[in-house]
Amino acid sequence: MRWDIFCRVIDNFGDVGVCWRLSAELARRGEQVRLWLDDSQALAWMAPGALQGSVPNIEVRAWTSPLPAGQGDPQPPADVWIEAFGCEPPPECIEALATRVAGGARAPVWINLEYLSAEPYVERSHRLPSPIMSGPARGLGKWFFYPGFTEGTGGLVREPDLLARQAAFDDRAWLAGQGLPVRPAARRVSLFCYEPVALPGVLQQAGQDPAPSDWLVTPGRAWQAVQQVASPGPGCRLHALPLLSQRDFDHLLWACDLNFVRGEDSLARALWAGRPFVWHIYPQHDDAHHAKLQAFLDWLRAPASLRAFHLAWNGIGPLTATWPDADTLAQWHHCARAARERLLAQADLCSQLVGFAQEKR
Ligand code: TRH
Repeated sequence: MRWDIFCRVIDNFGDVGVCWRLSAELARRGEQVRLWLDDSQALAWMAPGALQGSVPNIEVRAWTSPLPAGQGDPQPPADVWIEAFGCEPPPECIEALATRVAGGARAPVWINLEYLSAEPYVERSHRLPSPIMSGPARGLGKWFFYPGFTEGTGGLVREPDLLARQAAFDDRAWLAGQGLPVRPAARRVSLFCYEPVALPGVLQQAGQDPAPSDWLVTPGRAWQAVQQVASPGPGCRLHALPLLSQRDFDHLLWACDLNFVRGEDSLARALWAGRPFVWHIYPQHDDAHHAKLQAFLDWLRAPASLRAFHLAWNGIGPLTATWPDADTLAQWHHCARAARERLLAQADLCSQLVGFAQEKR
């Protein structure tokens, strides 16, 4: 089938990250994808070659406002429209659709692919129809489609060869290839975060820990955040990472003993990595992220130490985050592996989207 995937970049990298990963997996399965991005600069480092059209079955389109004349009705029309995170497709595309439908053409299966959450409303809303009440497309329908962590949701993007690739991965060779430290005795930590209130305290504790740690810090907000911290102490070494491709970002997660991730897509990738992880949820002004975090920790069946660390890391409650010792980290590892096993038993997001689109056509 032919897919038009519309993505508006709000901030950070996740909008592009999720939409590119979905597009790439659909394309790998032989689906034809047009990915409309209003800001495609992140693709240059996230998916080298993508903008040069080097990925089969994917065409990246510049979503300018307004669209150049005639760009609103690309041929052949798509069988499926995906508006990511509830962004409205370009008005020119909606008007062209309305004209085609008025002329008797079949409308695409129009899907609103929502944000990832473990909250109960997700299973209640997943696959529900949503009639369009106004505008040129009035009378047509959209469908809510929610990614998620349970059978009652749309699942997560999972490439079929993901676990095999991880099993064959040589972390030392990859780290050396990236010019990163491979101190065998040191705990390797990846840091991808916003500005966690608990970060200074955690770095100080790691610095005092007799067991040394090598922190591989992603550029941007994470690197800025560690710069604000007085030198963390002898046990803790900080290493600046360059922006990695999505494929190498997975390798980073596979190479570390503890992964600090954030947002949405890196959380999913940390779950597939099956390594101890801590999630910095995207903060929302009305504290809506508190319930979202609690729901995730409930689904994760997080041990008390991991739950307490998450609350402190996310600035919820006065708890201080305690740098995990080896036994605690082993518990977090067990928790992550068990969660991955549960996810592996579920259908992946792409399979479910393709099946849904074929069902509703
Ligand atoms: O960047 P994020 O914080 O994006 C967030 C989320 O999408 C959130 O849902 C949204 O509401 C908010 O933006 C506006 O975190 P996320 O979701 O993990 O996206 C990061 C993407 O960048 C992910 O696909 C991994 C990728 N990445 C790389 O490919 N290489 C890198 O070096 C880094 C640091 C990230």
